[in-house]
Amino acid sequence: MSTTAPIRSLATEVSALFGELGIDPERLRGGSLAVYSPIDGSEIARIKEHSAEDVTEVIGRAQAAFLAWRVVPAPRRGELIRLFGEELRTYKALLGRLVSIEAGKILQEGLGEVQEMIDICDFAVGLSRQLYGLTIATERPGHTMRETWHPLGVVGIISAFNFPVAVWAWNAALAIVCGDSTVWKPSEKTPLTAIATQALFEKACARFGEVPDGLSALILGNRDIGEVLVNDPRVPLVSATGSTRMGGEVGQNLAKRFARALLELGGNNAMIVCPSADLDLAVRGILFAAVGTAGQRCTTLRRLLIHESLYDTLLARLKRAYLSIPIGNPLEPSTLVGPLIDKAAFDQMQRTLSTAQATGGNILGGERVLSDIYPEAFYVQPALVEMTTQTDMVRRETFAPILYVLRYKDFSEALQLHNDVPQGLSSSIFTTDLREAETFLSVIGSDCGIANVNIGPSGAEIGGAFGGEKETGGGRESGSDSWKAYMRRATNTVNYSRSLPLAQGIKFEIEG
Ligand code: UN1
Repeated sequence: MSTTAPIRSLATEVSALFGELGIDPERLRGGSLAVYSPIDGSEIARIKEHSAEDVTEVIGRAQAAFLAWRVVPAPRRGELIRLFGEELRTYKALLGRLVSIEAGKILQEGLGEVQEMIDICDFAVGLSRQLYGLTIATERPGHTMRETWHPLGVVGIISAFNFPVAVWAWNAALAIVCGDSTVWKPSEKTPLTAIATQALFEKACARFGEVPDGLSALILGNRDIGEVLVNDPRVPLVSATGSTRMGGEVGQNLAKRFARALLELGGNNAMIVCPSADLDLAVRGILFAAVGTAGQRCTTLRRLLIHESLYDTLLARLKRAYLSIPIGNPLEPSTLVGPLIDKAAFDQMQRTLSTAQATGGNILGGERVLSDIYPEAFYVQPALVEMTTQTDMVRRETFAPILYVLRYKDFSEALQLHNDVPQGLSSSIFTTDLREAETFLSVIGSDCGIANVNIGPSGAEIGGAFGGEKETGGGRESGSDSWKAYMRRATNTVNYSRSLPLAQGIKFEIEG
């Protein structure tokens, strides 16, 4: 375990990082929203919050920005995102470090998060020349039919603490090349990385010139300002990442006013390990997916379904790995598991483990560690919990490093267990048997939005559509054709003939 305490205060470091970005360090002081680093629990800022009136005004400016931006040609809009990607490349180390300080993920993952932003910018730049519609065969002579894609309007983005900046970038990079404006409500736990990202975006805007004021705006505060965003009729789409409870409320409120929801909510991601699996790969895949980001990814591996023939062997290897995993300050290069975000997350994890204990679970790990060095922070030993059945607790998502381990006898039982949870985000199978692999990916296999073979369920690249089914919310962000969510589609029929035939062969003419 790494044990070194931070040498200088994290607040001082954050102030210095803000200075390097050219942000007035006064932004870190004098407000009512206290920000803590999960590394040591220290307060690193106290920032000013926006009021409901501020949000209404910001949306007004975003609406005006949209009206100007929508007529800028899409490839030119892509140029702004290209410049933003350059800023991200220049400041990758800085922003990655700030992600670590504010969200507690290890530096490698902080940098990976910024890389994910760069990747989606590159994707969006290419996309800015590929917002394709179809031409469609019509049943009428002398007619053409096609679909066109138009910018949608102000896009609201609500993001979570665990990917404080990348998930915003998935949405914003696409929305902006699609001709929309954006209003971003980051998690109240991670406003500093949002302020830093906004500053980088503004640098790109300054280089671009002629960006309408308020094209990409940031609103800071608690859930009440998020509600203002969700309920404003000028916002036709809200993309929200977070808990199923939050998504349920957001989705219902949007439905009431017929606005679109793009929801990326809970996951309860499983891996099936089959008799033919390459166990060396599986162990590595399991570790990254289950304990990486301290179990705080939507895509974290939460359920491991092991064939009985290798149950004991694999579990023994996992137990050894779990006990030697380096836990500690995420800024230290040797650390693989950083802290939980806060005490509430720790308490939730402990409550779940008590339930596991009471319902027949056999638990390894899960206890708090390093409290002598970091009394105000919450580091835990990741937990492996053997269960004999898939109880209600297993079927719930606990946003912490708890991996439930279940044994299965035959493949159909594994598939049944796999899908028997309310969530449907990500999934994986380790097998070298083609039949099992393809069945898992087939219509009778995994019911998730992401299904992988011989890699874990987390750590997706941006090129594919990201999101899932059931309580995960059904939204798709990032790659593939996810851009379509940020545009409105119009079907156009043009008659270039000298008559007016009606579709379906209908006759509708005045006699004589
Ligand atoms: C999330 O946890 O909200 O696939 C996003 C992954 C990352 C994104 C996770 N690329 O794990």
